[in-house]
Amino acid sequence: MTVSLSHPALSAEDPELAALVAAEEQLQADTLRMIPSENYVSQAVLEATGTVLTNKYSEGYPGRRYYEGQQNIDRVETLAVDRAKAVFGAEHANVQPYSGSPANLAVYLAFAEPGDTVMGMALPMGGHLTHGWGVSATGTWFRGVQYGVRPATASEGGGLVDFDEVRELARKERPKIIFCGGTAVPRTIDFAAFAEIAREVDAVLVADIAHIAGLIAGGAHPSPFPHADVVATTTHKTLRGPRGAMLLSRESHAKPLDKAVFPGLQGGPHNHTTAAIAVALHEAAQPSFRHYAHAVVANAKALAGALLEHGFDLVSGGTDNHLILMDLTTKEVPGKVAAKALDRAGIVVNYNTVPYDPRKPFDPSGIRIGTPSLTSRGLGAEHMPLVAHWIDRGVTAARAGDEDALTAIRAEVADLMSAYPAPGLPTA
Ligand code: DSN
Repeated sequence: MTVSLSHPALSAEDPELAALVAAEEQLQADTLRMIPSENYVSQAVLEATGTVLTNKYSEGYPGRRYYEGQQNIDRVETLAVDRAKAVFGAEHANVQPYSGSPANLAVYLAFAEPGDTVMGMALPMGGHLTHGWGVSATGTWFRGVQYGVRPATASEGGGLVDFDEVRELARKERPKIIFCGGTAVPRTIDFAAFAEIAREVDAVLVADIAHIAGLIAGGAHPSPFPHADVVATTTHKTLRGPRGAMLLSRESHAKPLDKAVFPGLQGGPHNHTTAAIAVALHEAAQPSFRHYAHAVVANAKALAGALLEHGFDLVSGGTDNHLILMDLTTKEVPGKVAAKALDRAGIVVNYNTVPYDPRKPFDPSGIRIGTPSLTSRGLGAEHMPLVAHWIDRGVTAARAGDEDALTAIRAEVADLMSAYPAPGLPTA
């Protein structure tokens, strides 16, 4: 059994679990992790997550708790809040939401009543479940109306939000809340255009920046402020923090949001996560993080260019951020078959619907890839032609059922990645 020497107490107490952690460390070290919502956190963030702060209950907010013994916890949370406000230029920050979906649910609790109309991008168009999509509580307890992207080819503006459609829908449906952002949006979000529409229909504009928070922090994507009323984000994607979330807002929206998070939806905050968020925000404020954020985008653009040269069809024709959505229809390989084959080749992606997908969500036409993790390991634009070449070979092998080719790619990937140690992972 392989047991990580980095976790001696865990290995002694629970070798079975320790072996699983060691196996995951090996997997994360050897593979090209290209799921755009994943990353590698720093050793400092990992250490903060594993502290005794996990032992403490702190229902309430700094200075207003329902438990005693908050001398240190109050300072930890205040530090995280102050850093979040500084990094994102927000008037108010709540760092307690357990993750992105609870954070978004808090927005509904703060600004809408059950049955009210809310508007967001449709899930198959790149939106998120919690933006009013039917199978989510947000689409059953609220009346979700959904906008999409243009259906035309990329050269005719296909794959981009049609603001005439958004405006028309908003005027007709009068939503209480409008969400912009999503999970498979490869292009810059025009926060100002959404804000103009939201003002016109008197809706609260929520920018869900979960995917691009790190790019915004690093100046590689425009800020949602001053356009959005509320900004919701997870902390573990491009921001490179622990699994958690934040709600940022104007001061005028602060009280209902805080009340919705606690006591509306949650109990005690996860203080070890709050501490790790504070560390991640400290890291995000450094000049090196600006470099990282711009490198993520440069890598994604270089990768998109190389994939186009291999004849791949990219939704919207490319990318402005960290994410590329590939429609594999013309390659005659379903997204799920390609994703599973690439996984065997050591390239970890996820299968994904593409706009107007004729296939089902559990067996869609596309795959979604991104550059945050490989940029965290130090890969640069010069590596992207090789990455595109591996993806091309992997997709071809998936179509042909060529397992030997996938095994060969896996060895080549592991060989390259061995020269780029992963943050937070033990070195051999
Ligand atoms: N699951 C996240 C993602 O992968 O984009 C969104 O919630």
